[in-house]
Amino acid sequence: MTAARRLRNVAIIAHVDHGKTTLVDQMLAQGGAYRENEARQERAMDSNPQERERGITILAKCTSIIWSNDTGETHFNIVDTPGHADFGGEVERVLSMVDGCLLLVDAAEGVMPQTKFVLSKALRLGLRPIVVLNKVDRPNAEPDKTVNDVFDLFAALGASDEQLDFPFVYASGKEGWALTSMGDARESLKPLFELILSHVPDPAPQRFLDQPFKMLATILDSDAFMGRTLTGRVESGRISVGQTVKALSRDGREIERARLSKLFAYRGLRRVPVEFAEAGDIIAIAGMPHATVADTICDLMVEEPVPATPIDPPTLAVTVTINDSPLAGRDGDKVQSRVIRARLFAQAEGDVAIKVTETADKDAYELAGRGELQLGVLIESMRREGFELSISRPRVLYRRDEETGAVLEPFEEIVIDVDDEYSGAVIEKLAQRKSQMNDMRPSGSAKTRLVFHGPSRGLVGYHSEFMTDTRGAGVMNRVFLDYLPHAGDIPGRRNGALISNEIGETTAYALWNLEDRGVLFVDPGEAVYEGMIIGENSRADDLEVNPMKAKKLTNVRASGKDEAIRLTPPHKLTLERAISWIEDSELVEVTPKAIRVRKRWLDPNERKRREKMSESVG
Ligand SMILES: Nc1nc2c(ncn2[C@@H]2O[C@H](COP(=O)(O)OP(=O)(O)OP(=O)(O)O)[C@@H](O)[C@H]2O)c(=O)[nH]1
Ligand SMILES: [Mg+2]
Repeated sequence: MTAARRLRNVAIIAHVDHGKTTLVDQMLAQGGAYRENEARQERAMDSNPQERERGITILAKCTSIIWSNDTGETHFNIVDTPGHADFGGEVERVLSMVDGCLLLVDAAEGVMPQTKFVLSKALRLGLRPIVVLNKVDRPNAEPDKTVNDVFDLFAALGASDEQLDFPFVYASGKEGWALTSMGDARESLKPLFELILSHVPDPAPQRFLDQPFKMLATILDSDAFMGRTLTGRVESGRISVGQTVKALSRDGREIERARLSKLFAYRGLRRVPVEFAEAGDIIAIAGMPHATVADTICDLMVEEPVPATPIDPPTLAVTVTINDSPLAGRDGDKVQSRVIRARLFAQAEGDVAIKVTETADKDAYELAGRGELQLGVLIESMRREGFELSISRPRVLYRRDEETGAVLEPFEEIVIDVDDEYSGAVIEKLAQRKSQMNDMRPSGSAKTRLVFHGPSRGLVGYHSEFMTDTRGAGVMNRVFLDYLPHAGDIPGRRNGALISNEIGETTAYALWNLEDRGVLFVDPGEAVYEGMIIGENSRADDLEVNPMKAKKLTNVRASGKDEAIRLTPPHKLTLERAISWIEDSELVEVTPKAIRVRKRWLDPNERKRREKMSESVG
């Protein structure tokens, strides 16, 4: 990092799946991040296992490239962000460490709810986004219409005249080219790199270099080599290896001091040690065990922390408790309350969009976040680490209007694309869930786009119903809108549960007899217990059943297996499906090997007594 360096820090923001990570692949390749013959992976930045399995970005990540044109080399730090609304907290935070951003819009899909959310955050921070009309290689792309819609969105979000005058390129991130006008040759991303160079300001004017060292920690992660690292942009001054720094909390309290034995910068997909860094650089620091996201790492003489933007508060929470089912402790080795507590608090520390609180019950913690997917990803990670947990039904977090005292609840904007013939079913279901339709228009090829505003409470558990109602072809996008007055009662699940009345192993014969009672969740030969839910009743009430009854002896085949029986394959619940399926009186049991649903009170007498009690209270 010489005095003559040219540096640009940009984040890539967009609605989910609009092509951010794919564009980064091409920027890396064209920025010389790969050695000759080096293996390349698709969506290389989506490096953690759940990101690869789910095909979405969950954590914001930093990378950098060096790109040369005839005026010299430029160092670009690029931050890839997640597009799914549940991870919007990551985007908000990351935008504070860059000086510009690329707003990607899929030119075929157009402006979507999360486009609006991320753009509003960028505009509020005073950034001047570059618009990338992406995926213009798609045959149904409508780049010109999309530019107009993006312009309207900027205007609707109150962009300044300067921001409204946004530059844009047409691009295919996948094919690795960008164009300033549609007729240009489709060669490389050069037009995009040039645009970033000319439009995004240099992060470090001289005045920042002359001040003491300060950096706002923005991303916390850890890996096997370096342990726990904090990534952020150096706000001012310089830092060298060997220097002693301190960490200040947001309110200016000193957290710890450490001598920095190593400093890292990003180079392609790697982090490489550097001797020093200065204002504008994005660096990673290891060796500070307590400092975390939103803290300031700084010179010992600094007293004022870098202001950190507050993040939108969580809207949804589940209660996490120890697993106390009769099968507890069989699969996992992390089962005690204190281990669960430590893991949850560690998560909340590095992820500002997650909040963990203790409850009156010493073994129960409230885990709050932005949505079912965000909470599901954390619980899934814990399960893979060997945890066993019980999870309650998600509930929305209410607030009170400070002036009127009225109860407010989170509302969302819901954008749905469905085949025309299913729009009726969707409108009806969402109306029951107290959502109001604001727009309905044809969106090409016999599809309709529907826009609703409705309470988050009504959407818990709706997604799987939506998929069934639209024969798997519907697309639903949701984003937080605002806290609005309580929308009134919403009816819960319409079907009761089929509950096992005994502990043991299920038999094919018993399950076969239960098939016309409803939809089963379990296979033959599965361990079940009294109070465990083995299926959904086709009627509204709960029903206790015996899933392990054996065939009369006279009929039993020699092997003892009932191979003559043909069972309908069970409807196995995924973690997210289970969490949104259960009612208040039920729990999801999560272990490294199993997802089970159960009644909170396993004993039928206890259950009845508790239900009576809650009826008389409620
Ligand atoms: N036709 C076409 N498809 C693209 C292009 N860019 C990305 N895709 C496809 O779009 C899908 C999503 O791409 P990603 O790069 O994962 O999108 P993303 O914006 O990073 O998604 P999230 O991080 O989950 O928000 C993948 O199937 C890509 O292959 C493009 O330029 N053209
Ligand atoms: Mg991505």
